[in-house]
Amino acid sequence: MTDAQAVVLTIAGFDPSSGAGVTADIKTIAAHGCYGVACVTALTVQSTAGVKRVEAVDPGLIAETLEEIAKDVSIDAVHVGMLGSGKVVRAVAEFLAASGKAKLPNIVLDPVLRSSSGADLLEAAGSKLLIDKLIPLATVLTPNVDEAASLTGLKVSNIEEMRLAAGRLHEMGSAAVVVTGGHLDKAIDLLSFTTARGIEQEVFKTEKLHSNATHGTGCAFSTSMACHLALGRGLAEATLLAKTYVTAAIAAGRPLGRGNGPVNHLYRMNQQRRAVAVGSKDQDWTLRD
Ligand code: PXL
Repeated sequence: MTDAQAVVLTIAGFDPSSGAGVTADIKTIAAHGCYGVACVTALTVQSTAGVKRVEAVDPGLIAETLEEIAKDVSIDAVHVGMLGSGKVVRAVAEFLAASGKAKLPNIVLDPVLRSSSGADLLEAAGSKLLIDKLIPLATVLTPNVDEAASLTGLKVSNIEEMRLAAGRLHEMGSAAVVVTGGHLDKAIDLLSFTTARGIEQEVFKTEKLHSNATHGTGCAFSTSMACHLALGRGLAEATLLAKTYVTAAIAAGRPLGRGNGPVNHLYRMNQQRRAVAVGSKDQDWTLRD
């Protein structure tokens, strides 16, 4: 038998368009050469045109699913995405707090509060529970600027405000934070983490891409972070590589649906296919010669 693959567990909602949510996460995990296992927290009725309805899954079912999968496979990282209700937040927090068993490693918490089309994906009480129960358990929190503003109550629209919001999130119990600013003039992400010497912050900046293949960027970023941590990379390297992955997945997006199309999670697969096609053409030429 060959070596075991790194396993990443995604705990997230279902988006039928597969731009965001568990089905998108499984694609991202596969793109990183990891093995994905999943627990569905909520069903959504949506398309690229927006979210119509959200139905959270029964928290008891979620608790059983998580217990069962964690008993069976050794998990190298956990991605937590959309949770859909306060009761689900509580069930997931109880599982991750892991009373009596070893705490799961590399927990990446994407605090999904609202869809990019403006639909509420977690109510205010759920958001408060996420702050109280889940933030302290996460290895790294990955809010976008709107989520950072909502969690802290601060305005977050430029790099200085991102730095202040990250500092506030540390005070709220977050060990490390990446505030993603893909919607700002330049696509700026800020990594902020606490050390014995105090808070350290690093800025990652790329040119903004003008594309509407942006559905699922938050899920792709946070799941990519989880994969890189599962593969043993440190926070700064994981942030840089996740940003690079999302930028390439946006650039490789193909038109789909009436609204904002999905990022192309599996763009590396297409690159490989092209390389093979070129290789086989060369082979034909050699045979004919
Ligand atoms: O992008 C946030 C998000 C996450 N997860 C699911 C979603 C959405 C946005 O619509 O549907 C399942």
